[in-house]
Amino acid sequence: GQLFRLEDYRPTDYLIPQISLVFDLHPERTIVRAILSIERREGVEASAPLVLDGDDLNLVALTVNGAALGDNGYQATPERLEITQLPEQDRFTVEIVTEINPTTNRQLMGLYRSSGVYCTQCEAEGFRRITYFLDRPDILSIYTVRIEASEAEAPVLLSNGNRQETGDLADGRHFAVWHDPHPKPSYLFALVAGSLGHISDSFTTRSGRKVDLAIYVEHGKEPRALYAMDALKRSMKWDEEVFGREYDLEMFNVVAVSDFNMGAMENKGLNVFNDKYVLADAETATDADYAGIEAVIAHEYFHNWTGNRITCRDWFQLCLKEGLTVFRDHEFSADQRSRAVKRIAEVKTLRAHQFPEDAGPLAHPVRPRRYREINNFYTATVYEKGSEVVRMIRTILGPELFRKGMDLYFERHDGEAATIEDFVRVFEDASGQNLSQFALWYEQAGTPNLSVSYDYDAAEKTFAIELEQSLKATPGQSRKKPMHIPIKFGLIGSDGKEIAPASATGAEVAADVIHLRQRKETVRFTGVTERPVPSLLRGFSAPVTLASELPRDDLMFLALNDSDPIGRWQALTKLLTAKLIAGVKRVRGGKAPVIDTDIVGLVGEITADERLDAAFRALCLTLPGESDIARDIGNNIDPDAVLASRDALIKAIAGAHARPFAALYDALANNGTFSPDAASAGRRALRNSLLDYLSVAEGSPSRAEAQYRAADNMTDRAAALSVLVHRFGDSESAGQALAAFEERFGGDPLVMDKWFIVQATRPGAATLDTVQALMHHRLFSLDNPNRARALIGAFATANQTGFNRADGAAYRFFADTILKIDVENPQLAARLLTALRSWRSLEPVRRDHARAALAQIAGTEKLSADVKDIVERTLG
Ligand code: DPP
Ligand code: ZN
Repeated sequence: GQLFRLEDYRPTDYLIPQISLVFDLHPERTIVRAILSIERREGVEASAPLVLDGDDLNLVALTVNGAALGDNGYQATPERLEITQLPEQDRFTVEIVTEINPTTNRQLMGLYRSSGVYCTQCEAEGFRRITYFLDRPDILSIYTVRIEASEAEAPVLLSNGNRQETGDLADGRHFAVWHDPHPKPSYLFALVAGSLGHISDSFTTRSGRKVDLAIYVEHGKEPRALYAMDALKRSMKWDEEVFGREYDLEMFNVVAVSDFNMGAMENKGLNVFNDKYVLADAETATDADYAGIEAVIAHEYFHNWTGNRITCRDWFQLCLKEGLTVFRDHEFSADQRSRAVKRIAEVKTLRAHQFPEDAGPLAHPVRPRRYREINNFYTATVYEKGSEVVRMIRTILGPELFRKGMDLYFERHDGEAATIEDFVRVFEDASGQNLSQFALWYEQAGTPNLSVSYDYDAAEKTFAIELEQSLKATPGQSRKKPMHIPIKFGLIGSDGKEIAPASATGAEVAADVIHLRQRKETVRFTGVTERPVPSLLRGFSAPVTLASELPRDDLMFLALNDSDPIGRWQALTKLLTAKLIAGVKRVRGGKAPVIDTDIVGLVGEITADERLDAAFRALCLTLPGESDIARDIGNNIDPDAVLASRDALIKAIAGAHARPFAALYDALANNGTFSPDAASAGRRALRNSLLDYLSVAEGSPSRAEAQYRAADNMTDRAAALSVLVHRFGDSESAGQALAAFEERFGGDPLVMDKWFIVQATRPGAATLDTVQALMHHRLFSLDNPNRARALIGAFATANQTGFNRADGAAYRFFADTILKIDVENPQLAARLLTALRSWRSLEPVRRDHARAALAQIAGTEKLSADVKDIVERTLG
């Protein structure tokens, strides 16, 4: 693929202020008539050609100002339409007719059919698969869309904006006309047509305008959309209260489809969702599913302002809308649930997905400066690290100036296609601060490491913290500059209370934040009357790794006493990780891990502490995962040793606390009807972690089997199934539970994804056979992204021992499967392939097998641009 570079950005010669589209829908032959009103930019010669993007298009007719062009007036290929014979006037009309086939479109980009429903996906470059256009986000147009279809096939006809007109046509066909008054880029265009059920509701904005809300789903699934509707109304209200943002159309529609590459898409006024992020009830959805729905509904809704009203100038600026909108949905969920628990979940996700990306061959800045395939940049770095960067701006400025900056952003850039520079400038203007060093967070890839040492001088009553930042080379960036790292901190006295020092010198300290700006700086606090225990990076105030020389006793103290729950969790995680890594070394040396009774006791103590949120206790009770441990070891990984070390610690904790855990398990038993609220979900999370420990302690599947049978909700049922399959996979109980699950949910592919996942993630080399067998299951299809992610994606990303089999067989299977998927859906294939991004950190035998599998992919002819880009960068 072609290399795109940020510095090559140039505005177009022509603008398209208005577009009128007429769709004559037909499953195999859809005719699209596009009437573009074109404006030549000032200063551009009339001889400048109009060059429009296409992708796999078939041009049927073309006129300019109503007249056909001579053969040398234009040049059309499936990928490009260049019109050279243009009028002298600066405004003219181009009419383009194309024919497309929605049924054979298995890329799920452009207009396609999913279970008989026509739908579109245009971000990033799907609109050019519908008609020729200036398909880039800085071209903003007002859309009028007329849809014509068979009324029997497609009684529901939806597009962006407000519905203006509907009516009947001859031959059982009907039509609807939609108009969106807000100029928007083509990636936000959407159309949905089909036979769908819906639920409706309304929301009255704070200025008193009534908005009609509807969620469209497969017939019969309407009740499962009620939670999404509730989340939508809460999102609308929250954005008014917290960001002052009101909705701006008469209607807001959401449609759930079952074939979707992404989680969801924020098309103006017509969000299209992967049904996974809409459908929920107690019987079919876990607490994690509910939380995911709430977050994604909010995320797409919040895009209406951060993404749609203010969009991106070009795709290098993707984090301008994504990082910011993730930050907004994180804050929303934090306000709806437990803030601390939500924050820890975010930190876990960042560490699990973004840190490895930043440490491997696919590392890129939050705002990349190069890409070959933009679809490959919808990454954890752009989204999650992008959100952390916005959070740091708020930490540095404080909440009031942050809000002032956001208000200025909306005021200054509404209706524009903006850049990261524009975004940073509003905060500089609102605060008077210079953020140029801070802006390096957008430019430099990699996770900075902070190494910290401490010195207490009892005679002088001073406490010094010496901080040093470092950042490793990443692809294309060998030398890095020091960053501005905001470090929230506290100094804790032996009584557990915060110590307020008299003064601080050295690095700037403002309230509870140390601002590290140099490569190496020391902060010296005076008037510190006892040796304090420092808590650094409270709230996870910067996306960095922390190498601190804090003694074990201090970490134990923080794990029990830090007033910041994130600080407590971080201290505990550090202790556990150190133990687990020591255990891995022992296992590799042929010895058993040494059990640390203090740490085992600490976990028991936190679990039993009724003053703490159940969800927080559940997070503490869940040991760092195998991939977390592997990431923190960093190189020469043997996943089998990692699993053995982790299981040994689980066994020790389970054995030491079996009785109190059993009592707590019983006390947490669900009484009353299911509610998905955060407090109830927290109790279920704690009880289900206890189930795993207890099953290990008891060495029997009985407890999990009983829970499976008694479960009145999917969270408890899925948790029991997971214990049965992962801990007692060969038992009759596991087999029976799997069969019962299939019997009960076999009619619902979305729910069956959990059944595929639980089997694909069973630890051990034998799981490859299971995965290969499940590929032939009647509900499985590599064509459907949710299915492929459930079986292949889960196996490759969440089964360290199974996927990384020492003989390399799973890598070979994976490579073959990726190549099969690539033929139909390159975007999906490329995304799944990123599972191999950390191959270099494996021990040599596995590393060689992984390299061979990657080389096999790289050597295949006819790779998509998407997969080619990932495989080449991964092999680097
Ligand atoms: N639909 C995806 C998201 O909201 C891409 N914009 O993040
Ligand atoms: Zn988004």
